[in-house]
Amino acid sequence: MLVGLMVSAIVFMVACGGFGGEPAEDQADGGNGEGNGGQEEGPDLSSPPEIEGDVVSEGEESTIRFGIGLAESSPQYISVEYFRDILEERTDGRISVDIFPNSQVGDDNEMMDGLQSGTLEMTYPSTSPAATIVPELAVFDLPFLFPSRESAYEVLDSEIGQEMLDSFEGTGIKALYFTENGYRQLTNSQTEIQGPDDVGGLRVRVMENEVQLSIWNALGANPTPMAFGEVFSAMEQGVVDGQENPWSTILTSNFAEVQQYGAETRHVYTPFMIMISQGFWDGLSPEDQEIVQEAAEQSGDYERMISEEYDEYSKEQLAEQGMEISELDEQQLAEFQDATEPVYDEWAPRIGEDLVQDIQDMVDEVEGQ
Ligand code: KDG
Repeated sequence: MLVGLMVSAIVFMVACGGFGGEPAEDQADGGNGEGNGGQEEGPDLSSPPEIEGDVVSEGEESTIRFGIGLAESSPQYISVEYFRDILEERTDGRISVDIFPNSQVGDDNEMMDGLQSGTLEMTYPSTSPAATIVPELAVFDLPFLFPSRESAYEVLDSEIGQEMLDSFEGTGIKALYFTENGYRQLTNSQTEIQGPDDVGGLRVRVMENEVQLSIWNALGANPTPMAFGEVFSAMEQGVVDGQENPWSTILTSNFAEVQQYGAETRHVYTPFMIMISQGFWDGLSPEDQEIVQEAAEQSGDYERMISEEYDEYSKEQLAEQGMEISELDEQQLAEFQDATEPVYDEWAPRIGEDLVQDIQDMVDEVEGQ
């Protein structure tokens, strides 16, 4: 109850311009606004597809408050701008979208609470914190589950993925579509990483998810669960030595300012989820629901594309900013995979042996194994 009230207060204050919280301005420069990770030019990303589909002029007017954790220059934010543009064009301006980046209206858990309590209309978390609501999502926290994006999307866009989206029914949240947070990489302020032995004793921030804790305990690290919005200051103050996220998040969150070393571990592929408040969804006409769903899928496909484009660019930018990045070879990656194998022994029974096996079978089929 208290969390719900706190979230209500945060969202209300921000939406009314409190806490200095105003919706972010349009990123006309292609996502190189505030919080752009010290980039000079920004990446040369593909432009979003032309907006297509029927325009529905008749109907209720409303404003969607859309909270996300990442910065204005992130692939996540850029795709939400496209979502906004689709909605505004196809409803003839009836539905507008105010975007609140940088965990401005709360962390992932608080924003999901906001959808359930009706103080926020949309958010875009990683699946990891969302596993507190739908436990099966923790399967995507298993280490080295997806060798490629192709196998990840094969699973996310399959019946298995649709059943996970549908599992939010009755929670006050409607999950619309999976997109890409990406392959997670380890950074830290203490030491070069060449293998699991170098991870021992490192104080690593992890997402608030028990499988993530198990991974870093298996590697001999000292993991601390923490909301994303607290990570930069925790590293800056030396509360933790490191964190793990995709390169584009590391770049656009300015982590290179406080992280000397990076290692291309690719230890987890994390999906994002586009979510909407069930109460707000139920208040939409069938025509507007269809437009929102189509906008989520179209902007989600665009996000998947630019997230991949942003990945290699971000790694190059981080190296230019002075981060010493260890590119691990097959043998070194195999050592990380072997060291984290016990996580499957612990978590496959708890997540569901059949679900884990079904996903591994789909992956093997795609990867030709
Ligand atoms: O908006 C998403 C972020 O809040 C967060 O989920 C990003 O991967 C992330 C992390 O490490 O928390």
